[in-house]
Amino acid sequence: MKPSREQYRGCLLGLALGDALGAPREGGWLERRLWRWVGTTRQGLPRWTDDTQMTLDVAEVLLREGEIHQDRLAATFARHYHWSRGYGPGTARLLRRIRRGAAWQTARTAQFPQGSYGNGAAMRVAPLALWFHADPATLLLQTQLAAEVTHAHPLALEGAEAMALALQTALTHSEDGPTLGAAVWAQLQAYCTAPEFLSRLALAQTWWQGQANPPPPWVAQHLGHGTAAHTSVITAIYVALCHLEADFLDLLAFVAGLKGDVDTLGAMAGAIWGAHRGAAGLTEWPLERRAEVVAIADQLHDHAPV
Ligand code: 8NA
Ligand code: MG
Ligand code: MG
Ligand code: MG
Repeated sequence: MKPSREQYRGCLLGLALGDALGAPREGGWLERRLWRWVGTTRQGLPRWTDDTQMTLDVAEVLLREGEIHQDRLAATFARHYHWSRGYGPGTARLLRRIRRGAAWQTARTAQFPQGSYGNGAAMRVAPLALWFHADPATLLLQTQLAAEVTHAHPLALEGAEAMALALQTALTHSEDGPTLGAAVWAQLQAYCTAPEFLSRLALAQTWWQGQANPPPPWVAQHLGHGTAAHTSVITAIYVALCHLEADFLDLLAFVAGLKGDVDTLGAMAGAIWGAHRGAAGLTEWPLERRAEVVAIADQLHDHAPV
């Protein structure tokens, strides 16, 4: 079943709000002080970070090309890069190199020889799930293409694929939270291969099935709260699945309690929450360029194949 316009809006707004409202709570005192300085617009609205910016970049390429065109995606990422949006250090360096004329294929391994395993590829997959929701095989191929431009490490790709599958399931299964959660876990168990993902998946699923509801510090300690794909993607999916029937505020509070990479955990969990619940529970929150995010969600809805 085609997801509703409200689900498209909810997915992108949940992502942008999780990012913008999570960012002030991230990192140590130095990052928090810096964010107090760049974290709001002139109008006093919460400002989003790299997570939302790169998500909108992926959407821009999909709307223009109908699929991922890697050179155009690299150019779009580089054109919209700005230091004040808090990009991961490897990605920031890569995008500055691309701006100076380097090819993404070589520049992406300059920082980490095996490529980055950061969560920067997973945090931006939402437009792909919205666009290719009807075709999981194509979704996975396109997710790899979109991830590879900045992240060459297999763990970053697996994280992006896991996130894409979780979002696709949340968009297309209209069942209640428990049924949807079971479907997401089954799909991830069947798809993931890296021990870094499988061990966390097993633990998260056990907690979820037993309704163990461990507190945020326990979740952070055992599933992770870092900037690596394998220490954040399963955490975000678990938190989203535990909050499908709760208010968005409860999800945000839980994510803030995880500490660590709060904006990205909020972006990934918020996207899943919004994909399932729609935008209705997200109207009261202030956000930078909210109307633009809604308009992009609507265009993805109106032009997605099937
Ligand atoms: P990235 O490629 O710089 O990866 C993020 C981090 O992961 C790196 O800085 C390294 O610490 C680590 N890492 C990645 N690959 C390797 C490797 N092969 N070997 C050793 N360490 C590695 O950037 P990205 O685009 O993947 O990162 C996205 C994250 O950075 C998001 O959370 C985003 O919001 C941003 N960010 C996070 C923080 C934070 O949590 N404190 C601060 C600023 C920016
Ligand atoms: Mg960020
Ligand atoms: Mg950040
Ligand atoms: Mg982050």
